[in-house]
Amino acid sequence: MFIKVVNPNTTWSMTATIEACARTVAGPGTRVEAVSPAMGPPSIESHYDESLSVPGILAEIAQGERDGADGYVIACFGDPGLDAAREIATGPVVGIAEAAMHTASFLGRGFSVVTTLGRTAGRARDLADRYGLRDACRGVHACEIPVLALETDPDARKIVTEACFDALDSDGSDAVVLGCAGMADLCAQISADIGAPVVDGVAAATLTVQSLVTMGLATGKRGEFAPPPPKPYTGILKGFTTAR
Ligand code: 2AL
Repeated sequence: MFIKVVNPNTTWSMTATIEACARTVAGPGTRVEAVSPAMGPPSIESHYDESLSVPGILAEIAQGERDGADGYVIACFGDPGLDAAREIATGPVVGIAEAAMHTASFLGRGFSVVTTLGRTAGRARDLADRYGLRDACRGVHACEIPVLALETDPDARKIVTEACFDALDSDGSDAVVLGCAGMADLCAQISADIGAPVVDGVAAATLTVQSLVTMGLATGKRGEFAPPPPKPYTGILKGFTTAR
């Protein structure tokens, strides 16, 4: 089985961390490859970043189809481009926010999300709503660490750990969901430190895709998620023209 993990930002050092975390959980018969798109923002921490990450993500899904990928992970907590990716992929496509939130829902009655910048909290709340987990998502907490500082700030792990601890306490929740793919490598240590389950979406989404492919399941193609109607695209989007 071949799972393609798309890190929607163009920071390859973060892509390498994501790939390592996905490979750690994947089964022996599963090949995991993580990529960053050839175009897009270096980190995703605004609606603008998120919107402009989508063409690069879709180009990677299209390439994955040519390369025979069995399924895909979209490894950014805003789940950018998820619906469009489902239209053009044959196999299942899972976002890290949806996988992490659904996984956390198995671990107790309520979970808290700990994210990067406060401005990304609205998106996380919207996604909890969209996934039917409004009540289970007890709170979304920001540690005000920019995404790329997760790799460079020597205090990053301490700050995220404290935010997780405070979130559990203030929300009275049973588990924590990490709100950024760049936190994937912190998961096990934070869980040990706070003594509560901590869910990393990269691991959760990789294993969800692996399970779906193992069960022979993929996106339903009879309606909304059928391939998009063919039409010519213009300007810098010319390459996204959909074939008849
Ligand atoms: C993210 C993420 O997962 N990757 C990225 O670039 N930004 N999420 C976030 N909440 O900042």
